[in-house]
Amino acid sequence: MMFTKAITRKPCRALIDGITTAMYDDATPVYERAVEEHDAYVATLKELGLEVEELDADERYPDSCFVEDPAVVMERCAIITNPARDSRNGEKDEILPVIKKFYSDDQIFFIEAPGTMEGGDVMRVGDHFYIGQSERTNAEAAKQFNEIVTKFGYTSSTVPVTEGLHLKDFVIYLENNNMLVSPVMNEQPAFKDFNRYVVEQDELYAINSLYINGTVIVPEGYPKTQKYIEDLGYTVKLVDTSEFRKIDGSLTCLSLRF
Ligand code: CIR
Repeated sequence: MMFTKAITRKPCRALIDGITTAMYDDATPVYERAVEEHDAYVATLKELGLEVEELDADERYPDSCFVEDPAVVMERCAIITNPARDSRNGEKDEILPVIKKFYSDDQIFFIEAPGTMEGGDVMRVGDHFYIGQSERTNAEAAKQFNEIVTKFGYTSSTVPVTEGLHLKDFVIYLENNNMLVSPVMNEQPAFKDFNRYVVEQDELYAINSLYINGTVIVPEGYPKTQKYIEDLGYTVKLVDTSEFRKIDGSLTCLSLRF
């Protein structure tokens, strides 16, 4: 799969109020550092040949730099999700105008209440989408998603997410049949035919690495996972996401790629 474009949104000062769990640590992100890390992330996407549509910061939504969550984009259609948390739900209205730049009205669909979904729960493998059923994405949304994508020749199925926030925090597809998985996802029957690398507890955060056209962007500071990805033959680029990690953000959530 070749990506040519990405959408990102600059972190806002309100980022310090982003939703967080005690999963990694409870420190507050430093806005200025987050902006530097975000700039480096965008620069890396550009180095990899992507044309990046950079949206302005939106102070009304602390988590709005995580543009992966309010939409899911693919070649033939785009789906505006319905983010589960009140503080994020309005992000769906703010992502719509930029989606309209790239998709016609008859290619844009909406997850409707009581369905809730966030893009961090959607993992693509070829023309198939695995949908994590999590605290943010429910069965009703997965059903609506399936009805939409099957019209465009894609398929989807669901996978339970029992460990934390989103599916892609615990399993990521790196193309060429390669997957990074948590020990729990390693037991998931849906993934049994993939070449799986089980990421140990101390590096779980590095599962959320980002494949772009043959290169894998890996979060800085996870040497075992980095080495494994290099040994698989990928070029690796490191990006520091430590400020985003404080509010459960990581690499894939900072962009939409298509
Ligand atoms: C949230 O809890 O919604 C944000 N603080 C983090 C969202 C991360 N999104 C993602 O991994 N796709």
